[in-house]
Amino acid sequence: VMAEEAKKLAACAAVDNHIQNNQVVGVGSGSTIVYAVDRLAERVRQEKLNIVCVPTSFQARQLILQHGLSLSDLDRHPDLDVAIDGADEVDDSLTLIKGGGGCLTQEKIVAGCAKHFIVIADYRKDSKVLGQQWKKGVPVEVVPMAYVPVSRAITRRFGGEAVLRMAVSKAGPVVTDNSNFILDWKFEQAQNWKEVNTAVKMIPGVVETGLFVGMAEKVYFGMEDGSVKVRD
Ligand code: DER
Repeated sequence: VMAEEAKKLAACAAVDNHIQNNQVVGVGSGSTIVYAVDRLAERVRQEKLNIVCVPTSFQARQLILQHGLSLSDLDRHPDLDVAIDGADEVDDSLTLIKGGGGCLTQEKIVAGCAKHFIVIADYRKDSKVLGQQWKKGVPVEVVPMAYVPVSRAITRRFGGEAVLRMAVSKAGPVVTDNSNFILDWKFEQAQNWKEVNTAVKMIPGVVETGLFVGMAEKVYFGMEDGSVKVRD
């Protein structure tokens, strides 16, 4: 099957296996999650489920509203039963690269508030080692005034290069939902991602990294042959 169909397979498997009545659900960002929200809305309607959704971006908020799902936030629901989100790449110890869509900060906050963090992805994200398939590097959200010193600190410490993400449909850099910039750190070789994540977060001006270490409980991969593979 094509990648889009594989995304849908993963999304439906995750929603069908992890959503039940009376839950608070974290809704991720990106393109795969759209299939999950479609399926969630269908189940809410068919099974008359009482579900409350917490978004991870303006995009997720729009998805929730467009599907007539109940919108909430972490002020009212700081304890989530489950969060479902996509990933740019997954390695064999469930470390994720996220942030391809620029929403990594709220995604990581929401994922961290959920009892269960479930990831959905097509087969192109299924790697043994980060960097095997995803070539755009690790996104790092930074305070705009600091992007040059942060970029230099990352390169000095860990090699590679950290490039300011420029917008396509707007002049200048991408501005996140939190009014920050994003650096895409193109690393040269696999690292101890737990150490890298901690060290990069300590650099003054860094808001968040797209390295999700030890957070994902289970990953559903939609495969090319139409099957769904689970890694946990
Ligand atoms: O930007 C993000 O973190 C997205 O969730 C990304 O990791 C997955 O986006 P996709 O489902 O469009 O591939």
